[in-house]
Amino acid sequence: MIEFSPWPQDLAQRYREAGYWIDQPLTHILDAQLAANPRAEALVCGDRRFSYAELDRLSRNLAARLAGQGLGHGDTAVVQLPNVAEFYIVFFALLRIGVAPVNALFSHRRLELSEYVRQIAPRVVIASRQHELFRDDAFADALRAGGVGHVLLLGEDAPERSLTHWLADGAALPAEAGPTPADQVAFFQLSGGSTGTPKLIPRTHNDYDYSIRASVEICGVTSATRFLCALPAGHNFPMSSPGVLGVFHAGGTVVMAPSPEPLTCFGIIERERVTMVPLVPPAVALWLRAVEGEPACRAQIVSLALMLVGGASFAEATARRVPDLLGCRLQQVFGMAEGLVNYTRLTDPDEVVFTTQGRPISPADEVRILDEHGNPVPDGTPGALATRGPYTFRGYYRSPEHNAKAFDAEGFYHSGDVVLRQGGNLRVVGRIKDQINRGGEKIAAEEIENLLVRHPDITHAALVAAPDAHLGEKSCAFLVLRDGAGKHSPPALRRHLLDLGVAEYKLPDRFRFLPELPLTAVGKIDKRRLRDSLVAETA
Ligand code: OOB
Repeated sequence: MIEFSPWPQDLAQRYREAGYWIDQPLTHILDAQLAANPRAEALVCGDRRFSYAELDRLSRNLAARLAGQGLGHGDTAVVQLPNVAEFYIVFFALLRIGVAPVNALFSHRRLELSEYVRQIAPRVVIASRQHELFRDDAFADALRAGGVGHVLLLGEDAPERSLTHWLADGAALPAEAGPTPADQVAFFQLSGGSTGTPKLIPRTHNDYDYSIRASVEICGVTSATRFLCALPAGHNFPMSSPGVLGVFHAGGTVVMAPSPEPLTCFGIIERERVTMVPLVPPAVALWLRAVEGEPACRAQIVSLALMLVGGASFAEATARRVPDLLGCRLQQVFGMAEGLVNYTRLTDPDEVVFTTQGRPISPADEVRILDEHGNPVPDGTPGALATRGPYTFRGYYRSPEHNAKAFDAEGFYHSGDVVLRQGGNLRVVGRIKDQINRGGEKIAAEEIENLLVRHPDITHAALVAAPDAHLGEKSCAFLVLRDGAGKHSPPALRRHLLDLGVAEYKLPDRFRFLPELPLTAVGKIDKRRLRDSLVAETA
């Protein structure tokens, strides 16, 4: 069994009685479609088309092979795949035999992958030859030497290590194999993080499945939905809000795109008659620009009925332009991999959709907005968001010290967001966590600061958000150099970080050098002052 922080008995009972937790594993999503519509089109990936029966067959093949190697309950996997059909086939295969995956982002590099491997000690790693880390055998061999039993690669020639080969084999699944119990960990989500090491979020079948079923209702997903997955497949937003899993739950069709670039996506939307798409704000800006620059390309996206936008602050002025220019409805989403997801509703008046980030999925989501003393603030006043509910986790994986800070005595998770209530809806107005939100990609300041000071010439480092017209925020590193250190160019400093193996989106966009970092009255680095100095620069 994989350890996690369970919900207290009384709440668990309440969630069951209310019908939120139905004690069905996530694999039921596929099983239900296999029974109802086996031949319906489930997934389109480039020229490849998969029915629900096909998805089920391939995932069972892999599940059987892994079970044959002795993998099962209590085991874990690290998966790093791009936006390809295999992502979901592997996901269901692992869940089918009770192996809990961490889905690393494709942009993650050696540092992130090694950290996930360190934390969960996976028995299998499934990745792609397309990724820099797996282009030669060095990293895979190191994983094997470190105790990972199997490294399976997409695009591998050697049959025994080829994911495609393991999918093709048709052995029967052992009778005793099955998913973990529905109230246990199904898989791990990744936290955007604010600490030195990335934290893992255990998600149970019950809690995740409820968030999916409820999202399907709220977003109007049906078997006629044709959903474009252009954001990184493992992210909570395109996975479950309502996400690919929501579309599978409703028996619709998922269409994969390699990136949210308008040039790529518009052609796919036209060809596949896509009706629904989740995007982060910078991608929406690119889509708007594409349509403005070339009005004829609006014809390519006429099938699009609904665009979900979330992951980072979405400017009201941009939101207002979506329906007219892109010819679809807008739905705002404010969610987090830790649980709580808010949506504007399809029946909401335009003003609510344009100016708020909606309200929680569930009547059982408890949301508190607190002042600095922990007291609730009146409506309309900004405060720190704290929440608990039927699909909000109760603790990061093996992180007792961080959990003691992130949760209060009543089990409310403090997300680090500053929000206010406006007529029953939430508006995200700021952040207290030490994170940079770079167009939806989250960067934990402490993680990068720790890496920067590993440079022999850097004695102090502070990473802060700098306002950016396109991404919303970019990152700026303020550095103090050792006495007598020579000049360091931004490319050389980024090279230092790349050599440590960190993902590229975490590299500072800018660098500033100071003789010392400003401190607050209590002696902490005064990041507000650093941020203000950047705002003054751009003003
Ligand atoms: C989503 O999940 P994460 O875990 O990558 O990031 C969560 C954080 C939130 O705590 C908040 O700081 C920010 O991202 N955020 C937003 C936002 N949606 C997320 N900030 C402002 N406006 C929004 N609409 O990002 C995520 C998960 C599920 C659905 C949608 C987004």
